[in-house]
Amino acid sequence: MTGKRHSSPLRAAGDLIVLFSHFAAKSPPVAIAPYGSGHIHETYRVRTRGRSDPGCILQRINTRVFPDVPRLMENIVRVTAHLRDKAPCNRPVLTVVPADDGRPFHRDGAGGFWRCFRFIGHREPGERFRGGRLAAEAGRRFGHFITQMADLPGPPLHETIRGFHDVDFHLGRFGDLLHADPAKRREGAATEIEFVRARAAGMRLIHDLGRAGRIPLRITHNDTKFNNILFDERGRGLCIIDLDTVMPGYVHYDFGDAIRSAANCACEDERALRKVGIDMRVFEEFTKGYLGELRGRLTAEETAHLAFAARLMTYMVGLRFLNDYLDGDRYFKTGRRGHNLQRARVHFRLLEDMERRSAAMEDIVSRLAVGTTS
Ligand code: ADP
Ligand code: GN1
Ligand code: MG
Repeated sequence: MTGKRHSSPLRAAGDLIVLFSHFAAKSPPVAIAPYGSGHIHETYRVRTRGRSDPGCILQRINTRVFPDVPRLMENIVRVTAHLRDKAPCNRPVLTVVPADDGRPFHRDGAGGFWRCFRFIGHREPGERFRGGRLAAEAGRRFGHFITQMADLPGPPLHETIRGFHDVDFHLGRFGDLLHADPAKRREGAATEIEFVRARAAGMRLIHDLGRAGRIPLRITHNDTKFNNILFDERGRGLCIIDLDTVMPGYVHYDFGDAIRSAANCACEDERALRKVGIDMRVFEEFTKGYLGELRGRLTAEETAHLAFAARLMTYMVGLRFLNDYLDGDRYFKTGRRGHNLQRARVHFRLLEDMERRSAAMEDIVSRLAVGTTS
């Protein structure tokens, strides 16, 4: 393997306390510990003194993934201010805690970028949206996000990751990695490589429709994974987080990514592949929530390709995991050897199941879309 594998380093509590002291938080910290299961940043929960203070999230930003932190944070400040204007008072909005110099990030002595958010109390996310009720609520909340962002004032948001959902970009990278084989892993992934090749041609549909002006470019979240929405104990969707990739996109990216993440019967890195498959109840409930919330906003052409979007995003996320495996695990955090390859296998197994059930998925979308398009 070449290069450094991406996993969270161990940091001394004292160093974290010093870092946290650079943010204008309300109360002093009493404990700081790694938090959550995000694949990108180094995330800590900071508990503070004072019963009414929920504390903070302290994050070391992954600059390999987000090289331009000032622009990234400019987007987040704009998006959170806009969401705050729109949110009902009983729903929290992600809130940036500024650094003591007023900037939305702090730079440490080694050049690392840190940021801080107010902690939002929530129930444990689990591995996916178990049961239909959470799925329907998630669909409504992610649908509502599209509505909320539709009138963001000002210039377009920065593109924080180039080619993020451009399947051609990831296929190009796949070709380069196969050619260079930097981690000498190509041979061990022959089956998965073949799987990707066999399906590449059909995957450009959304991109092509966008280019042809047949579907509108909107402001989308682009990372609608199950743990990027926080729920309260009663199962009410409280807040959508992880706003790093909010930028222009197609609704298909949000819808498809939510389905591949939440409607899988197994975890994203499940070792027993026989457990992997699409949970049609979760698919149906999420779709119901999403289309119901976006009633009158989506075009017929957009809804016509939602079931395909689930297959596209399952393919693309699997491809990105496979690329990272071939590259020596430099993008996604990994916890064990072969982790990214296993994640790719899970996605490809899920895609096969979606292919088998594609007619049923199309039927569900068509039935639920009646009377909802603009
Ligand atoms: P990553 O890009 O690495 O997924 P996230 O911004 O999604 O980073 O944060 C990682 C995890 O930290 C989330 O999945 C969630 O569990 C938790 N988290 C992030 N922000 C907050 C917040 N403001 N309040 C509570 N938990 C949060
Ligand atoms: C990452 O950041 P996180 O863990 O919420 C990734 C998504 C992938 C997902 C796969 C910025 O999401 O695109 O779909 O892992 N985020 C980024 O689980 O690459
Ligand atoms: Mg996340």
